[in-house]
Amino acid sequence: MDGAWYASWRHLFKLDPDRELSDEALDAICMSGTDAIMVGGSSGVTFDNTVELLSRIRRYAVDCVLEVTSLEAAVPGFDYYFVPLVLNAEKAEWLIGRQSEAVREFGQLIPWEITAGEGYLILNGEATAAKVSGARSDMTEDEAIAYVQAADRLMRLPIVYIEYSGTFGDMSLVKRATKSVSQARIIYGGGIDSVERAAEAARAAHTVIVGNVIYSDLESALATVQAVKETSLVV
Ligand code: 1GP
Repeated sequence: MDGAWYASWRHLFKLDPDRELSDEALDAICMSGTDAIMVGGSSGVTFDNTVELLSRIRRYAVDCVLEVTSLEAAVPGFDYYFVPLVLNAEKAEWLIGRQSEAVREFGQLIPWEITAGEGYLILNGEATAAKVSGARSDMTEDEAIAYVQAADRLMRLPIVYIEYSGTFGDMSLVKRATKSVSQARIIYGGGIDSVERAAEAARAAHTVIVGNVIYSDLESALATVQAVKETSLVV
């Protein structure tokens, strides 16, 4: 969606409140030139560890967006909020059940103008998010594209997040997804641990997320920023 707050984002780092990160590493991440920091995780995310991470990131000017996966960890004070709807979840509660419960409970407090829904398509069955939501990840490319188009054109979701967390995905599928949308932005995340992979993903998706490698190889993580920024989308 042109003009939206996330519309120009090409590169994001995703930090997990349940994982340790030194002040030096956080400084390097926040000063890296990334477009924003996304805070989120699939397990062990609490109000307390989310507040703590937010307050550490707040020492920097970088934008900070919370991916809200549980009511308990919906912390106020972020610049923006993403709310995932797991498109291929076997359990309906992950598609819209938990989200509507949150609206019922916190409707008055939700800052809608800085909140956007993300249609999540989880394509790595081994990812924690797949296990938690019971996502059906074994699908053909045509099926995946159909999910993307349903999210984009039927549900009019502003974002479709192709999630391969923990493994590098099929970039031809991601490219096809990006080509197939009419208004949604395609976010890709999963297994980006080098400049080569970062550039490949940046050619295929509007926005690229880098997660795990922050914790295992900080230098490689930092190098992905420039790699993504120097690469144009080719679809
Ligand atoms: C996780 O998509 C993100 O939700 C990033 O994946 O941790 O594999 O980089 P990785």
